[in-house]
Amino acid sequence: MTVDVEIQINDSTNPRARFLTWAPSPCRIRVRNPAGITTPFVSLKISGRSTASGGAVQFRAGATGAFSDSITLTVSASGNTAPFFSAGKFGRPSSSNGDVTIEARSGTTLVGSVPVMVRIRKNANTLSAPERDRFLEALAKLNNQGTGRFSDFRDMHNASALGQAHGAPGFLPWHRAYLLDLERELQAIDPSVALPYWRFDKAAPNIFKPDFMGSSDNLGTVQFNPGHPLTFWKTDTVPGIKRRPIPAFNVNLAPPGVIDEAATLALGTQYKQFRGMEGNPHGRAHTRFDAISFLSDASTAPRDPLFFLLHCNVDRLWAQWQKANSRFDQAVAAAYDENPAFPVGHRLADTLWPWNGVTSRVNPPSAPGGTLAPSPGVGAPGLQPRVRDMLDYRGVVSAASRMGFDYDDVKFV
Ligand SMILES: [Cu+2]
Repeated sequence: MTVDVEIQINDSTNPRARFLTWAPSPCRIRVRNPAGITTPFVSLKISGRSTASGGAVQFRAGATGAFSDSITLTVSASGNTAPFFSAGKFGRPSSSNGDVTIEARSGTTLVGSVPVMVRIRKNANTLSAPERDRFLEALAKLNNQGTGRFSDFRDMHNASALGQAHGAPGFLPWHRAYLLDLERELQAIDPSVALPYWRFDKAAPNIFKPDFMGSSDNLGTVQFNPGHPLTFWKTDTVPGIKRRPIPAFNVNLAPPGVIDEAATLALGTQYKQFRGMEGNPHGRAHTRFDAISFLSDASTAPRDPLFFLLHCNVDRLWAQWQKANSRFDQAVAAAYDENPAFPVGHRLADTLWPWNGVTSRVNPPSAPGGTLAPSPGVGAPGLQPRVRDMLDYRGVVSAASRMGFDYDDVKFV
């Protein structure tokens, strides 16, 4: 009788958990039909099968050590699971769901397989048209012409909420949680979506076209192609998006006055220094749009979906800095700017509003959106994350801290 095996990605049988990043994902394999097997063990070779433009995966048997294209495991025929680890191969993200398959073979016989996706946040300017359109479709569904859950995300970043997230060290952790919550809501609509980022220190003409985030007319009204998913975008009961680049900002070139990635990473090796990036490049990127633009004022900025691409790049810069300086561990003083004098919500042990539901103290009078969206594949950062939970997003310090996102140009090791 032929062996039949089950492969569990992220230790789960849920198809919605079959997503990988550059960080190792715990996986399991087990024999499904132990009754028919006469030997106590079977030898199984695990490997990935990719398409030309699809993702690529790699494996290792234990929690540490080098990855390789295939591994061979000795698996009990009793039906007990055997562990292994899988990760995306850096430089080979997927472009669609299931474009890479993990296969198990006994000898040359294929005995089990699962489709997976190496789901990675990518540069919006070079996104493929299908990736771009899946993102736009999911975003439009979340907004649902102003009646959808997007309104919670808008309200998490309104005038009364800004003190929770700005002008103090919690700026980066808060926005990381905010983006992740939004991304998971988009993934509940279409699991193949990852947030794209706008590299605001480079020319990104494709983003400002009517088939993507839209082009601005002289009055600052954003125009889309006919049939574009964001045609019926509505926030605060008002249809449409106001966005007008300042006269000095030609969207075919890099915006002026925004420090580039190298200068941002050179702000300092201490978080206390690095968090100065809230002003430049972050604040500068916002003010490359004039006063009638939603983006130019923090209290209206999320009404323009470009906001999430801008902030995805802010988070990517933090990730680059964390990687360059080994700043994933909240116990390392230079990884954060901890001071009891900072306001509530900005100290490592504080829970983050609105996911903590707290509407007393210094918090706003409501907490829109409830707890942070869970992921089928990873447990972190939890339903009510603390500031400290947002640092180790790829499980460098503790594997259980993995949040299931990564950037196309931030290497794992
Ligand atoms: Cu903000």
